[in-house]
Amino acid sequence: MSAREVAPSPARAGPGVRRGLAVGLAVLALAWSVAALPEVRGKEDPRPNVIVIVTDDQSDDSIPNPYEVMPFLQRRALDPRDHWIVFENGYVNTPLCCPSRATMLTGRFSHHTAVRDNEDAHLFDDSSTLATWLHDAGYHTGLVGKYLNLYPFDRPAFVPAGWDRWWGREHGPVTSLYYDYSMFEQDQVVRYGHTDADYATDVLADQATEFVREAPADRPYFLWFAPTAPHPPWVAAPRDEGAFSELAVPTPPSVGETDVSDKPAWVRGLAPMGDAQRSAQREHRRASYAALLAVDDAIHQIMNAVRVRDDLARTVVVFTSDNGLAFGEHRWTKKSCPYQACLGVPFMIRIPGVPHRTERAIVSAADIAPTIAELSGASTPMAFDASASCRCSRPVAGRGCRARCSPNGSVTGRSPRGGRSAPGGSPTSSSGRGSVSSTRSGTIPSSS
Ligand SMILES: [Ca+2]
Repeated sequence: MSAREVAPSPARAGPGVRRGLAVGLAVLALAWSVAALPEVRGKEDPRPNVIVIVTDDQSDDSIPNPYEVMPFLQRRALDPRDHWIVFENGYVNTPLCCPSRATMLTGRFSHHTAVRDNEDAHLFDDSSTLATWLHDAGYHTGLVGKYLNLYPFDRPAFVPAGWDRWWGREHGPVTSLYYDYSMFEQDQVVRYGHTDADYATDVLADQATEFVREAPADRPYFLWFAPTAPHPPWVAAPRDEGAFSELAVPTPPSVGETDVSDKPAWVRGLAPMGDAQRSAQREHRRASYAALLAVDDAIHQIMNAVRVRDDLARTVVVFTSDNGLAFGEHRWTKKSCPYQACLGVPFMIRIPGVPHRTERAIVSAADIAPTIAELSGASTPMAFDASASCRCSRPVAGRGCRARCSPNGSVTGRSPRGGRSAPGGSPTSSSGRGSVSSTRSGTIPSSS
């Protein structure tokens, strides 16, 4: 039975949850995780499965949100019995799709990945990424959804290095984000049309679930799940159309900012926003929320597949977006701005064995790759621009990294060309098994 079949309908507007619950350093998350994961028992592979969920253009007000825009994920992430670290100050290093995704896959800033713009993916070196590192470490790897902009970069369909299973969306016009799109599914091009069954987020959810369901049992898996929702034009699943049409979304003072005399010239040059434009932006935000409901369903479905495998107690989950999005803040109505609306993203990590908490310290997209490398024990033949347990004080590509260590001294140094070189140790992982009771509002681990 599929997760979707077992899942009752979500409460679309739940009790209030204080916005701005928390967050912290991936640094500390990592140190804790390694120490806290249960000891390995038997002959099971001790390393955790890793699922990374990257949404597209999701504003950071969407989760946590008083109205539970993503009810399943929010309830799981805020449940003290689960193991989510919710970061209050999660950011992307470059608030634009392609550079941000390249950074996530490598732990390197855009000036080191060579992907500085959405047209630069052909410059990306895909021979050394999270996929290759984990694949080489024995992980079963899979990507479902958006890889990098313009994929396959005017080449015949191809599967980049390191991915064992591949459902990569072919680049297309913005009108193809939710319907009428093509995917490269391993070596086949599959075209999807415009029926309800073609709705992209649902299709990707089924593929991601298939990956989890079919992953080999004798080794851990790594899933990169990247739906294109809630990217404009914010098309909700048919079942969710108008879901938030009555929601009184907040309009922060920065939206349609009247006095921009203290702002840079490019902001001062933007036309003032009237009431009609502010109203339109509120409507866009509602539409964005509605498009996230299917993403929430997808996450529920994937996590149910993890539960069915009895893998909850050994599965790390990262949730974030490739960039934020402005809905009129400082008169800006898209991404790629140097303000909170564009730079801030939802950012949370589930690590079995780690108590739920919120953190205020800053984390960024560049922290994801080194954190996962650390958790998986994979060798990483390149220097990061960030690190799970220490940061480079001299982040120069190819010249190594002089580590600045975290306060607790749980440090893994990295040599210029080497991977792990020091204590911190291989992550011990969980063999503890959680059982759950399933409800639409969340699967509840009884242990782990
Ligand atoms: Ca994006």
